[in-house]
Amino acid sequence: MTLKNLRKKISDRSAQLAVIGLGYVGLPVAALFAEKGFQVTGVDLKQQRVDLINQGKSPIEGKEPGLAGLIASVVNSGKLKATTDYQELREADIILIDVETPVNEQYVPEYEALKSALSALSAILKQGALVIVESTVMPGTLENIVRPILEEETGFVCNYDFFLGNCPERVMPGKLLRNLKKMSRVAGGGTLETAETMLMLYRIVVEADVDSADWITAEIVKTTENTYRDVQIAFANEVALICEALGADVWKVRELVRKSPGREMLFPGAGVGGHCIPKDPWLLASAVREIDVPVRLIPAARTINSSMPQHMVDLIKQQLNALDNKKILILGYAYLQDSDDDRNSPSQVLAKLLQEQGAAPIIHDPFIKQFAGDIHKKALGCDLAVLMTAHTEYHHLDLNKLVGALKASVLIDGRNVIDSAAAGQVGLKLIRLGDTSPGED
Ligand code: SAJ
Repeated sequence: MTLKNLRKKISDRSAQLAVIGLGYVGLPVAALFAEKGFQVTGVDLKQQRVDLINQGKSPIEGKEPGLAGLIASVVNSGKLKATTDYQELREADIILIDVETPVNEQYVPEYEALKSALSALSAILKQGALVIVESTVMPGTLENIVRPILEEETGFVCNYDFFLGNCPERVMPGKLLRNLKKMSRVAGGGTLETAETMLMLYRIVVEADVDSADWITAEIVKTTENTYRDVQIAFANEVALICEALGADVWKVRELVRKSPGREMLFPGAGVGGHCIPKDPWLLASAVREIDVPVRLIPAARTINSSMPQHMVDLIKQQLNALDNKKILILGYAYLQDSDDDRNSPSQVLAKLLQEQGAAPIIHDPFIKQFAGDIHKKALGCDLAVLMTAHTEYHHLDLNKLVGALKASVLIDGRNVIDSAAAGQVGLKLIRLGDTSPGED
């Protein structure tokens, strides 16, 4: 089949779609294309997940507006089917790959999941099919890993017997469907015609811009947009440390800096967590690890952001001197406000650092079942409290009750949530990250 034929099958929705990896990216993608009338077969390793989907249920945790209903309707209409068997993808004209692409302790990309998906796909790939990698990958992955595996294991020639592209996902937990529809995408094709064909496909589900490019550009765009954010946050964190040393208030500094056009300074904070921001800078930096490109800013930013939980420990030690046998109340375990997602959470790092120094972390988080409950009960007997996640609930803390529960009336605020006047009124000593200013008289 030629790309011209494929474009016809896209426009009349007769193209058979397959999605490899039915996680928090692949499953919403599969459901959205099924809703648009495509016959979609999703494949996943986990039989339990496949069974749940085939019952029309969503295996995805957390609040995902619209997703459960969408899955139920496309499964019941027969448009979406899940399987563990790659043989069922034999007729697929378009295959989207949405498997995990983590980095290891040395920050090197681990591609086991991607490679095994590619090998399993190669065994059944139909001539003329279009393969699109949606996972976030290190720039150069399509050229140096994906294309060689597919060509060697199928005997096909890329851009002739099959077509290949990269269209990085831009989802966010809690907004999976909304982001897939509302956020722009880059369709990075192996050839211009492949990119145009991808663009036609994605414009069916994406209401925002879909731009065509080559695949290296698409790979660089996705890793760069998250690296950009990490570097910006690191800059804010470094200014916070400077302000602490100089007796200033970084939050006031930030507010005034932003009045200068084009100075969109981000927020300093107790650390940078999540699935994307801590990982993607390493994917970008790894792309030139073998070549002598002096990549210095990106690793430096990662070092600054990763050191913020340790800085929170330093602020605690300034209040308590020794840490052994102390009990520290940690407010917020999720990496992001009003989320239950604790992947790479700074609070995890803080808890470990405290334990290593003989202190006991007592964790509260209203969004995580095992840490939910009455804050004041948890605070009883704790030496002090540290606010790590800006959950809305913490904006309305009963500071008076907190003071009554804590041994030392001290709260260390890593997210600029607590109002200093309110703290002063109840005799709570507020230590705000980045702020050692004498404060307003
Ligand atoms: N953080 C700061 N200071 C800031 C912003 C964030 O310390 O000014 C911290 C947060 O507390 C969190 C971490 O950084 O621990 C990440 O926060 P985030 O707001 O970047 O949220 P994420 O991790 O969900 O990032 C995702 C990314 N989206 C995708 O990869 C598709 C990112 O590109 C988006 O900019 C971000 O969502 C968003 O808010 O849209």
